[in-house]
Amino acid sequence: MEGALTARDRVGIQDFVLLDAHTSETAFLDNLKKRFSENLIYTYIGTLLVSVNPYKELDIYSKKQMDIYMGVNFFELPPHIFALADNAYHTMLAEANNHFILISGESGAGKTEASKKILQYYAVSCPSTTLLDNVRDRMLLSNPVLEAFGNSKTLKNDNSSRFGKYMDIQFDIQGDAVGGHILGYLLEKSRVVHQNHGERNFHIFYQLVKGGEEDLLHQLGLESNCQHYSYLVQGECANVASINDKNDWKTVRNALSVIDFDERDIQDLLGVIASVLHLGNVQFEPDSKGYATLNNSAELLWVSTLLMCAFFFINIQVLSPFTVDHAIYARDALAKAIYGRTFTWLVNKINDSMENKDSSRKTVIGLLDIYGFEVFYVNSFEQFCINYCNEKLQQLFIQLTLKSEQEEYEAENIGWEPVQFFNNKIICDLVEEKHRGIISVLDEECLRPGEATDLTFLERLEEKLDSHPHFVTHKLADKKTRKTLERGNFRLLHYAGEVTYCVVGFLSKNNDLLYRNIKDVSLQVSTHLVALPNCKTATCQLWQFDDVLVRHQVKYLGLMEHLRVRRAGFAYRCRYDVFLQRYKPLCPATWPYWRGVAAEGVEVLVQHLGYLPDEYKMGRTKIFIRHPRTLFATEDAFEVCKHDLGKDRKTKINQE
Ligand code: AD9
Ligand code: MG
Repeated sequence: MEGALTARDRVGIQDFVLLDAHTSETAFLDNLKKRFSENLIYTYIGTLLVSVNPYKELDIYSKKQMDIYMGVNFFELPPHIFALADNAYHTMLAEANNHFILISGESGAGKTEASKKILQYYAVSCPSTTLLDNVRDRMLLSNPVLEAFGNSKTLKNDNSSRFGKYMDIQFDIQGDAVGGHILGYLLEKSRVVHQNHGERNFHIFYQLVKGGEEDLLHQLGLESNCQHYSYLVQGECANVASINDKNDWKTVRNALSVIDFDERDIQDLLGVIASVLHLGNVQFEPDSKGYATLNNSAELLWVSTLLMCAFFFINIQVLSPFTVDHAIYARDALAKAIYGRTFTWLVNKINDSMENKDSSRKTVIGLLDIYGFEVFYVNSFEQFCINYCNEKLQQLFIQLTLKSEQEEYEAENIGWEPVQFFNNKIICDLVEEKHRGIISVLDEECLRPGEATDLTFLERLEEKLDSHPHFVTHKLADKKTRKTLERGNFRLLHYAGEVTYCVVGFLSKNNDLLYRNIKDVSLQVSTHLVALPNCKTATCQLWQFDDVLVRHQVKYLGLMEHLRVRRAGFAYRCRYDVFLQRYKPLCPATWPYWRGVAAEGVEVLVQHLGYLPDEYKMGRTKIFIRHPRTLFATEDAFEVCKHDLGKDRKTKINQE
């Protein structure tokens, strides 16, 4: 007869580090799946949080839940995004230094939702003063505004981020959230003028057209019908079941007022959005010589009126006649530039409203939420940039976890069996290396206007990268692979899988300098969250665990390697002098002073505390502690001791 299922059998293990020593990938997935079926979407690998997208509302984000997690040791409660947020917050306060939370995962994995939960946690749970309440409101309300202007429906996600967002949440010395600052990266402006089938333009256009009040639309010269605008109908999906544009319009309109946008700002902003829609409807016809002529000047009139009312000053001069194709190209370039600048202006304006002008010292928690890795049927320059960005993020993740962790053990002479992992540096180099990397070659081709084309760019790549193991083209491929590659495409073997890019448009898009800022993304990161999408397309909303998809991500994100390093490694390390200074009251031999070498003092101290030999290792300059529970016990003892010392002091003062 079978015994009753244990809790472990039913809900799995909440920290992979505690799974059996030689966990296979199948056992790893099995654990995720068990937990998922019990609505437990979060699991730890040490301090890394793995989250599986539930695609349904779970009742785990209430204020009550936030209170439960506030100030509690990381491993004491079931894994949760709030535990991660709280841990970063309290460590930041205790150590008085900056912390960063890095969120990675494929498109649709739940990164943006996770970053919103973290922000909510800080805004709702941290101590508050009435004065600062409006800063919190502005931080929270910056989200719907930025999502309206920077997110859109793609084939992967109905609310896909089309820009990278790095947000600093600033805290004063008491731990009050006192300000914020946002850096936006690489907005996908090409979406303004072109959307693939099944995708939409940025949400704000649909919100305005569908939700805008009659007077407002009249003032902007707009019809309340998306079908009227050529920039809104290319993907043939202006209406999306999961999106209520009318309601979202109200939310955004209200949020704009709260974030310090006065009526004039809002009018200007909407004027620019409307001007882009009018611009998209400007059509050209060839004259008898084949040059472009306007077939209807009414739309252009609206463009100039709206832009002149707003903060743009444009000077349209026709210096030389255009062909129809050139005219369309110029029109689209203008639309993209207008939208791009407006987005930058919007971010600046939001930053002004969240700025903390007080010059006292602040620490920050940084939150990075970028667009996830993408593979479509046709992949272009935009996917190339997005996927490169994800390569860099993965590289950072490797540096901070797998690589630096192991290097530190070696440097500290801690006996260590190295864990092998796939280092994607080779792919980052392939993209960014000077003179030979794809971006360098592309930049060089862009310096040969008139001579270079997308195809000469491809030829140059083939010359420079002919034997690179992660780069393939039709010409370079073996017989079998060649069948799967068209001329005019190149394939990169990314860390997350193969992606075939079509070179058409690479040169003209690269000429847009806004794409360049991707090279500058570099961060220090301390906390990591890995989000796993859980179904193949966004409109698939079933509560189902997709084994194949999840397995693929567990593999490419290197979670098994991460687990191996974590399991064999040490959860906590601290310099001898710092450790001794903090915990010396716990041992009569080290209190109030230890006169010898700090390392020896620490050894005496931990012996006194009863640490078992397997629980810690003495490195060259630091003590390494294997399990968090050992440290928590020490920390609890320290709290009691601090309390007793405080009482002693008071008694002494009273006696005196
Ligand atoms: V992209 O790279 O920007 O395309 P994200 O940001 O990783 O992508 P997002 O956070 O937008 O994905 O999540 C996609 C959808 O999954 C959301 O719109 C929700 O419908 C769903 N989701 C994500 N996380 C949760 C969650 N914790 N609970 C419920 C969720 N639903
Ligand atoms: Mg997102």
